[in-house]
Amino acid sequence: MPTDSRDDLPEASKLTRTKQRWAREGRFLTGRTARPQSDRLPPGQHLVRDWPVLDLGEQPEITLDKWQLVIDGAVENPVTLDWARFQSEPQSGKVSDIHCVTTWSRYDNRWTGVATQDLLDLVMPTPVAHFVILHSYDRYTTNITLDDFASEDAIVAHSWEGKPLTREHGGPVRLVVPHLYFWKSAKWLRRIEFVEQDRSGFWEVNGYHNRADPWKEQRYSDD
Ligand SMILES: Nc1nc2c(c(=O)[nH]1)N[C@H]1C(S)=C(S)[C@@H](COP(=O)(O)O)O[C@H]1N2
Ligand SMILES: [Mo]
Repeated sequence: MPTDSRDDLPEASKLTRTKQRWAREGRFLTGRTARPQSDRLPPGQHLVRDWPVLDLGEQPEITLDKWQLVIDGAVENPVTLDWARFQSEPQSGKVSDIHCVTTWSRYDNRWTGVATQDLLDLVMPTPVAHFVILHSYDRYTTNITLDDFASEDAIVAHSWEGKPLTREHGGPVRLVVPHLYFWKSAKWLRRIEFVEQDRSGFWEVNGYHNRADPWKEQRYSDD
């Protein structure tokens, strides 16, 4: 029995437990320090300094007065957020790396918006919700698991490097799920649908991997 047992100090022990939980959850880590630098670039990727634009070719223009984000499906509290309401939700900043399946990666992207965890608190998925379908204004769709959507780094972003997201990069608002290849990060986000059964999105129907983990090189559906 250690003599300096923290259990002797009720107040300290509560703080210690909280800090242990933060450590387990990787709280306050940015992703830069979570992995050793040598390990930062996933296999088969190369680093770029610019930010390539990739989409289906149609870049919808949505003015802020027309913009809406619907969050519905298997949730206790479905909502339709207009721009003012979206801005009134708790705002977060996240710094993360982008990994595109076309082999470019871009480090240290600073996003501002509403963390997916805060959106989950708002709508409260029901126990049957296991997947999330993202729907965009250009009719693009993509699917992820609820666990991937709920990741600590995931954010519905309206700004990049402190400036509003440009239209070509998905403004007014895009999803960013940095631990998956970037096609899972829907630009021009219009609807977040919680569902019981998985449903393949645009690239997933067209031969790309359902999960898209860059560290496992999950590029194509037969990988
Ligand atoms: N709505 C929508 N989102 C999309 C796409 C798209 O065509 N439409 N393309 C995806 C792909 S394949 C990639 S690599 C990234 C590119 O984002 P960027 O143009 O900001 O680099 O957006 C993803 N999100
Ligand atoms: Mo992509």
